[in-house]
Amino acid sequence: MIMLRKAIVGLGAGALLFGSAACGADDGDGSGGDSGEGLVVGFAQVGAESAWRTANSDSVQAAAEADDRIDELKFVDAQQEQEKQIEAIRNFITQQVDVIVLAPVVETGWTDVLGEAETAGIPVVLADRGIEAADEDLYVTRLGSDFVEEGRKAGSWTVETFGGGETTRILELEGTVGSAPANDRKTGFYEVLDGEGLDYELVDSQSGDFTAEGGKSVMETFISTHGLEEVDLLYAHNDEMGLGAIQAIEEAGFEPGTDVQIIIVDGSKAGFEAGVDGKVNYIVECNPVFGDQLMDVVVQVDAGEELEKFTPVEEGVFGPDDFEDELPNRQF
Ligand code: GYE
Repeated sequence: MIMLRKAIVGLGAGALLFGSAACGADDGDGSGGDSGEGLVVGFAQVGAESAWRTANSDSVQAAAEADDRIDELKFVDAQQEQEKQIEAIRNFITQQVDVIVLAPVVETGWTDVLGEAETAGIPVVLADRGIEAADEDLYVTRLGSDFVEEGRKAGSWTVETFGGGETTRILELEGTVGSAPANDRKTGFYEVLDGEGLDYELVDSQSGDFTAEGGKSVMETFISTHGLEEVDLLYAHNDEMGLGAIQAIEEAGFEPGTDVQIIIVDGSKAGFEAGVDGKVNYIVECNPVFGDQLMDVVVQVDAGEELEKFTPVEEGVFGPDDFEDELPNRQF
């Protein structure tokens, strides 16, 4: 498979020379990844919507920079738009990179462009987010978090904290519509609540698109529609939305963490600081610092090694007793 790809790239080099040069292939010979000793990798990143994302981009770029096995990382910030990621992948194909890394904004709509990468003989690695199971053959492995498990962790804490009492009234701030972490964090959470038989009512659930502004404005709408007096818990799919919601809660004259308990997912410094201040009650960790692990995967994939379909990143959970001790350890 890899041999075949190199052969195709070799044959195509002449025909593509003009296009590659026009695209500014940085190794100077117009043949993308086959010039130097190391690999040329194209990375279509989601965007810069959160501290998690920035830490992830930094980690991947630093790891590529420090790694002798990597000649170049072509980095594209897609500003949370699938169209921009599709365009980036098509450019990577034209530039004949060795490996394409994709952190897909949403789970669906990848069949065509990943099929084009396959036809060009360029292997694809998913970083962070996943895509729908029907397209599983179009990538080699996904390196990232188990988002369903993260949702279950949030669910287990909810059952422990509120179980046995009156009906628990919940507000939910979902991540980007159609994204793997939004879908999976929801699935895992309600799987545990329903499985454990918690008596709860989902008062409202809307997407805040994983941003602080989104979280704040959706929370303002929640408050004006439902009030907060009867709400027990806010489950925010990431730190930024939770932090934005905290602002809205305070501006409405309520005490976050006390009047309404709050779960966030990620575990950034700002999230832990909110925990230390008593404004956040539970943090489910999602670890973005996997650049080194990603470079290993990229090299293995280029060498045609067999890999599991999913390569997990390790992560934990933190309650009020841990916030202060853990804060200095946070890397993002
Ligand atoms: O939780 C959120 C970011 O895909 C795991 O994306 C990632 C999520 C992360 O915007 O903060």
